[in-house]
Amino acid sequence: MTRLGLILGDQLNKNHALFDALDPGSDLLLMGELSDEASYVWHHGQKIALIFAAMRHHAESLARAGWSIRYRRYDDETRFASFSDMVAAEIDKGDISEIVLAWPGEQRLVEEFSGWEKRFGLPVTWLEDTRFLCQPDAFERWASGRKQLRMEYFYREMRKRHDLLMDGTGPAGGAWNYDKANRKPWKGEPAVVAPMSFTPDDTTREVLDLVENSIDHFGELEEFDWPVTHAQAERALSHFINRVLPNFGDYQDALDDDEPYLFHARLSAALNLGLLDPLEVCRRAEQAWQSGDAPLNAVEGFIRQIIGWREYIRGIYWREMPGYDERNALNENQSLPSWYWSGETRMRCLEKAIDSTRRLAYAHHIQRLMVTGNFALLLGIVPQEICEWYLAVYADAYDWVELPNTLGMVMHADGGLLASKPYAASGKYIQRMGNHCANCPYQVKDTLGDKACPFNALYWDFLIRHRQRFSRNPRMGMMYKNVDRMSQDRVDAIQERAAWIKDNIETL
Ligand code: FAD
Ligand code: DLZ
Repeated sequence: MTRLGLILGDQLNKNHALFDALDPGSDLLLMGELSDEASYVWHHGQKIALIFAAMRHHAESLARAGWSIRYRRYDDETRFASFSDMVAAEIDKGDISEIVLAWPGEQRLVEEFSGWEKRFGLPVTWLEDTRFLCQPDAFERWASGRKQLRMEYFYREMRKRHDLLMDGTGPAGGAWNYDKANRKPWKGEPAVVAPMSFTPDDTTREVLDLVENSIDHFGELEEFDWPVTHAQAERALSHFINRVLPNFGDYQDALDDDEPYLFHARLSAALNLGLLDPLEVCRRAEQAWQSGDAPLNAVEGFIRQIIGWREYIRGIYWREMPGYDERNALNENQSLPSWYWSGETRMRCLEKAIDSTRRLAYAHHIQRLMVTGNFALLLGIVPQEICEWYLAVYADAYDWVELPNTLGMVMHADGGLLASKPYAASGKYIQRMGNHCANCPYQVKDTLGDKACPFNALYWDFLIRHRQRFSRNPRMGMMYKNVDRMSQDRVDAIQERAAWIKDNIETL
């Protein structure tokens, strides 16, 4: 009898738990390009191509390593729609005694796979997802009994647990967090070093043709240059550590009209596919600090994103699902403007963020949080609509990571579970962090009038609309002091302008 090991398209890690649980001599691995997975949202074409190309390369290397593997292609004569159909076809052939898989990255798949024991009359063994350092039960032990689940305290535990940037029992350099040093705008110096670019090989070109010709997708394929193998991802990591990391901290919050990556790593897609191991990535960054090649504020900031934010976000997802995706604590009801998809808006910061998104399947964190995210928050978009957008448009997007970032961090739709205050900001913030406003037809100094930056009226309108909920939040006291100083006439004019913006949103 043969055990069937299912490898999902984003579980390409070398340390997948299946490799210890199964026997290459007698068991069978199964992977497949599935039409349901390629269409459950209107994915960016680069995301689909990246996943298919990386899956094909991975399957080849597993076969070379001696595993029996069945690989179902999207362009096979019999294309499978779902994991269930593909597994059913294997079981119909007979001889399968058990299904073995690792915990998937999305609740909808937990629901699908949970029906298999009954449907197929076979045992289903669930293994840990070893792409992560903190499993859901460990996160639960950390979280249970706490009044607030603040990332910072989780992160400190992770630093200690994995002995990263530690000096005995305390933090290296004397502080756990150097974020205050990491808020400089970038003024053209030091020169930006682009992420490593990979020319598509034959496998990737074949997949790009398939996506272009046969799969309905968002975005453009022309500039596809993602790493698609473990070896390429490791080269991209080395390039980042050696050439980019030293400036990662200083300019982490910067925005720029012409530089889509600034000093960000562009490693999330490879990490989320399992092409890179998160602990190895952090150890490489730590070594750069130890050898004097990168400063502590950069290395600490980078490691915090990975063992802090990334693991914390996943912990929140599995703790709060199912149900988290339905929340709308602020009762917002605006529809997503169609230009989130087309990029056709004159607001320069949004135009640039969406342009990167369409061309590169990438926007950096501050674009996602403070430009497209902030605008969605201020406008009051229905959380589920903006979540669907973020899940579709980025090469690194999966429900476990997109949902808490969007619904929780950006939209505050979980009522403050994830962030103690909403990241609401006016145009002034965007002006301070970069040069978009200098190139924008709207006037960032103005709140009222046809030419005024729409972020401004929407910002004050957001605070006024949600006064009841936020005015007693100690972290928002200053904001409400400014609201309280306004005359009633000014409040009325702001609300009128905000209402006009909402009514005419498609024309901005
Ligand atoms: P860098 O800025 O160089 O950061 C280094 C690494 O830290 C990233 O590669 C990533 O693995 C990790 N990281 C940083 N911040 C976060 C975070 N908040 N959550 C999880 N990991 C983090 N990230 C995704 O991987 N997939 C998503 O679908 C996704 N959706 C997001 C949606 C919104 C609204 C926001 C505000 C953030 C989202 N993020 C998401 C987090 C973050 O923006 C991206 O991880 C980052 O922009 C990827 O680019 P980078 O590799 O250059 O990251
Ligand atoms: C996102 C995605 C896409 C587009 N296509 C496939 C696929 O054809 N086959 C596959 O195994 N996985 C795919 N994925 C990733 C899955 O949707 C992924 O396992 C879940 O999103 C869980 O994170």
